[in-house]
Amino acid sequence: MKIGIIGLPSSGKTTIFNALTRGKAETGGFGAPRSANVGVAHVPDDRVDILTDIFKSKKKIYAEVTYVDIPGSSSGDMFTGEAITHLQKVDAILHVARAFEDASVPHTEGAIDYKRDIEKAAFDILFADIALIENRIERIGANLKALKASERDEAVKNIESLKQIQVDLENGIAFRDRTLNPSQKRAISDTFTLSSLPLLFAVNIGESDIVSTDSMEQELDELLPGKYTGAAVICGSLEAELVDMPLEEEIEMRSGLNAGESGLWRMIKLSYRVLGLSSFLTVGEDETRAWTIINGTLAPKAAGVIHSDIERGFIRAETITYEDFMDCGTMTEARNRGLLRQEGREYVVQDGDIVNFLFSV
Ligand SMILES: Nc1nc2c(ncn2[C@@H]2O[C@H](COP(=O)(O)OP(=O)(O)O)[C@@H](O)[C@H]2O)c(=O)[nH]1
Ligand SMILES: [Mg+2]
Repeated sequence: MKIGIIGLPSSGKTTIFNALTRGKAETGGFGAPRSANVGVAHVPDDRVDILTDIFKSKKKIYAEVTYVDIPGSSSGDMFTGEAITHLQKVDAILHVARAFEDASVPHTEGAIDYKRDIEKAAFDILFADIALIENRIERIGANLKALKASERDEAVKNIESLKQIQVDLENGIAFRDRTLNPSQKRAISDTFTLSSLPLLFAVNIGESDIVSTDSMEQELDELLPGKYTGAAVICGSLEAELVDMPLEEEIEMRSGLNAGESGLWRMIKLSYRVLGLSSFLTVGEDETRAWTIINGTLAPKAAGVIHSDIERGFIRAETITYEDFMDCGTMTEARNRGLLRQEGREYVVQDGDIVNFLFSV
């Protein structure tokens, strides 16, 4: 899974990127926009820790989320040509909205107002798609006379479909929140549309607002009711500081500040919820590992996340839930109790399933 980070200049994109990926990218650049930063965040998962101990695995591998910190223009345009090129390759957008007050860090819009920035970002995304659709309608229209009669019917139909989509976009319906009918799909063909990407927000608060984290998140939930959108509140500067600390000190510091769960964990949970993701697990002497799938993924496809050969040669999946396994303690006991199931091609892999794929190639 890959998430593109955008936002106004100095909203704290790079600070949050560093916190999520334990990165060291330069922050506070006010001059010419630099190139994008790419980094990987590990998805914290107790189950992986515990299973690694039980199986004495040589390697422990968490699920991963890749973040791309995408600079916009210094005037605040988030959707420069270069940014779009990056966004075409991500699974979701993470927009950083600044809520921290700091007179030494200028804001392109003047006063700090994260709700305004969130609404504007959502609008700008819709607007980019409206412009794209308008453009396409115009182009097809301009070309109509040159077409043969048979082609013209098709083109006119496409224009009609595009106009329906345009009206919906103008009414605030993003591609992520709708399904297209077959003729609309045809009219859009494989065009990349920004508003089809799930849209996450990170509200970057100052340390003095940490106590309000939960109430702010509740408010944001109401502001962003869509299934494919949501927000997490995080204090970027604190999180970036904490990543370099030993765990005990981090825990102490968090409880001293009443900072609750880590910002990374908030972001990961949000991404999993909005993108509809789960993790399944594989165990063994060599490695214990978590893998990310989209909810509803069938066993062969889940096998393909590990390796395409396993998907191709899929025979069955030996499966047990993490909870059942922990009740049993060993795979032998699980087998004796009949809790180790043999699942076929139609099985929908669930979050926390411990799976052993049997395959032949
Ligand atoms: N006071 C305060 N400053 C922050 C916070 N997050 C970022 N900054 C500062 O704001 C400036 C811009 O941050 P940066 O991450 O480079 O923003 P970007 O332009 O969006 O990548 C830097 O000087 C950061 O140190 C925060 O939560 N509180
Ligand atoms: Mg930056």
